[in-house]
Amino acid sequence: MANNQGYTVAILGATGAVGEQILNTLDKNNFPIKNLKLLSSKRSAGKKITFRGVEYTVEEAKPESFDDVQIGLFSAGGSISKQLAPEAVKRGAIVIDNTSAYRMDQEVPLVVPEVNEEDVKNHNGIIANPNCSTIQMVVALEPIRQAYGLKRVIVSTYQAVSGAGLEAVEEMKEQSRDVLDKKEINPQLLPVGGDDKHYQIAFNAIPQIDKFQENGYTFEEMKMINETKKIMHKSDLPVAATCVRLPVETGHSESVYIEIENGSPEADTLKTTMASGKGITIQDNPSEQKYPMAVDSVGLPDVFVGRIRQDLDQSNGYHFWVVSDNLLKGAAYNTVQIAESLVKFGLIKE
Ligand code: NAP
Ligand code: 12T
Repeated sequence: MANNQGYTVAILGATGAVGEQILNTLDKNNFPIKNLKLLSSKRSAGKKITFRGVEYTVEEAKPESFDDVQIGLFSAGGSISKQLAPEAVKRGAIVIDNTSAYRMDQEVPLVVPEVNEEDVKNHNGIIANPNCSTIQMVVALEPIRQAYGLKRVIVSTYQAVSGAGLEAVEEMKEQSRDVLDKKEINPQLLPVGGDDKHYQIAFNAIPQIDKFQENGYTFEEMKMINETKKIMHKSDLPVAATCVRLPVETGHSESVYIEIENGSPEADTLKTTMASGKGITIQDNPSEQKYPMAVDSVGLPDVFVGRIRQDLDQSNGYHFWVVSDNLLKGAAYNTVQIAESLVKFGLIKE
């Protein structure tokens, strides 16, 4: 590393669900930091957060906040990234953006290091972190793509509430208490803060994450479809997605069906192939009732895969179950990995 004292890092959205995990991950991974700026909206300005034994005061994010910043880690929502990422880049920072604002921009690399780490080299100041549901799926798919090629992907998700932020987690918890106490409930936020109607999440399953598009798919579903093609550099890969919110606090689960291009290996062979993939931990033994579950994934950076089995009718078709902590590999951990890739390739300006 050129600068052995570390870098000047700003975290935008430091008081949020993702921001909190970015701080934890930077610390756990010993990311070299010389100066740290913690940024939020006016609401949290003045709040104190301790990092590596030093107390920091959260500041309201402004364009000037990014003077002298080398790395900006953004997770404060798409509209804030649209406003502030260009300001940070203008001041010399590289922004790693966790929102959907720039992901499909042709100028912006969309990176999952286990799959397309080299893409960080093509950045123009902004690098996008994919959607949480996309990240864990492409990590699981990559070793299969390498060994057999992918012909088709169909996924249904079972997503945790923490993906929608800290307020959504509060809504689920309070509502669950109220339902158990037979009190009236008043949903305000889920499934989507800005949408017209709000529904009960406690003891329910809601087949809507993010707003609907005109084609009948939700934006979350379209993110999985479009981002998977972009990350895998395969614009003609057929991908279909159905995204569902469950009353789970943290840990997204997905049921994935794939058809491969070459051959029809036994499920055990496919399991060995997936086990060799980067970032994957296999938990798959039906005779011991072993399979990944959301609650077991919390706090861990791995992508957990199990229930690997061949389709009964389609010889090149396979099903599996993939689980990961949506705030870690789905967001904060992948963001920090991208920063580490930039360091490794010598791409951070002094
Ligand atoms: P959250 O818990 O609601 O936290 C939101 C954070 O953004 C807080 O720190 C908040 O500061 C800050 N913020 C809100 N409005 C702001 C403004 N006008 N200016 C500056 N900061 C502002 O949400 P979260 O779950 O951490 O998610 C934050 C964003 O990250 C989401 O909107 C989404 O775009 C992205 N995200 C991405 C993934 C992924 O799949 N990779 C997953 C989850 C979230 P205050 O404390 O001042 O309100
Ligand atoms: N609406 O990063 O609600 O595009 O779980 C991630 C999670 C958007 C994103 C969610 C969302 C994103 C959610």
